Amino acid sequence: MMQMFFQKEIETMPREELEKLQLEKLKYITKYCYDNVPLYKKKFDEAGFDCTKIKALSDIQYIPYTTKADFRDNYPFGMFAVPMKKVTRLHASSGTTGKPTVVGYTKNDLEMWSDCMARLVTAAGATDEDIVQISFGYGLFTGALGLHYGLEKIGATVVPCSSGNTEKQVMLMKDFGTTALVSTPSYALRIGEVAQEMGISMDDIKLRLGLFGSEGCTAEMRKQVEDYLHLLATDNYGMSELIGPGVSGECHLRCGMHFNEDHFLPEIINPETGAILPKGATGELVITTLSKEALPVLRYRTKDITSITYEKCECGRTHARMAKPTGRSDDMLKIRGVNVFPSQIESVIMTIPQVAPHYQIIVTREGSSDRLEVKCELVDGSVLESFASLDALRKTIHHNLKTVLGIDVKVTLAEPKSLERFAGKAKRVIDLRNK
Ligand code: DLL
Repeated sequence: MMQMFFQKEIETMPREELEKLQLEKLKYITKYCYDNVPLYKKKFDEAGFDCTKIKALSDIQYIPYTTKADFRDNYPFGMFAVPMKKVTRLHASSGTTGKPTVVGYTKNDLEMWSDCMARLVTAAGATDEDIVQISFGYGLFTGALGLHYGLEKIGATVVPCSSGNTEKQVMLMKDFGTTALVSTPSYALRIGEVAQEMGISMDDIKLRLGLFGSEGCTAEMRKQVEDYLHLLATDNYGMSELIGPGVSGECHLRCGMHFNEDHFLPEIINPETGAILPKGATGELVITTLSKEALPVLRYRTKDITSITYEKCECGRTHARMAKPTGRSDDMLKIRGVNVFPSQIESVIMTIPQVAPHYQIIVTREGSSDRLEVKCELVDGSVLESFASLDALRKTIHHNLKTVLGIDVKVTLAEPKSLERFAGKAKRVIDLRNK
């Protein structure tokens, strides 16, 4: 008989009760941080914040924010609240520049993390009957091991492939009868493409579920992934500083990502002013970890732009859901004074059938003017033989982008399979302005 991992009492807890639980945990964790992490003691003292001030959830507003800079300034272990002896695992996120952000877990943290993941993959539809290929890179990155332990917990058969060596991934997928895939959406696309190149039809592959995440993916891109791989693609959100994956994830209904709200308390703020926004508004996601022992984080500014709904979901879960992030506040491109999110560009070009789901966004400065170029990859190279059709296609893309973004974009069409592919998070934006 199929076994389900469903922590019903907590996952369907009435809102009022859930908020009571959050308040109790918030009071505890605030004091815990003050007593055990010098950074928080300093921040609280400087802000004149006293832990006893927390009487209602809304009093969270008095707690100072934590940022990536705090991690950087306290590298590597300065934010830990327990002695190293109690830390059973370290992970790190590869910062684009300089030192990585280091995160630690106690035994209890690892247990809580597996629970969070087990809940989310179950909500997405994974069971103990699934054979799951994990194609996130194993190592310091939190993605692979995070999903790994959660999936083992629900009794799924885990295949720890790691990322890369894509032909072998496809071979194993076919031979093992893999039913679910864990990867970034962009690597999933690559796997689908390589399967096609190897002449393997999706009918020979039993994939039915994608447990994707770790990078943005528009609805349009997700459709492409589903068409390639013939599966239901679900999304997972998280970040190293908070735990890794396991913060929130979609249930099979795919109408937002459910937070594990008994462990992560979300808020939405105005990224410019830092003011808390009303329920339902779009802004920067801020998270407070309510249960973590080794590395508790208060009001962490994720920089991810999203909104939260508190309506109960049709699936029965009461925990709030976040919309797919439209981007990060620091990913937003300012082009000649206009704000452009790469996800807007992705949405537009993914609706054009002649264009493959691989693209690059290149920003340069000529004189004092910013130039935005979008390089799209053709599905079929034969278009290149007709100047008229090439020109017509370029004009259509240019027009559609201008309609959505409000600015002129240079559109370049590249030969099929000529743009870079990714085994982890895709890097599609190349900003050459400050080079
Ligand atoms: O990417 C953790 C993770 C692993 C999440 C596997 C889901 C699955 P970091 O490497 O620290 O951690 O990157 C965190 O990635 O702030 C977002 O900007 C972005 N991100 C993560 N998940 C999503 C998602 C992991 N589902 C940063 N949609 C975050 C959009 C995402 N962006």
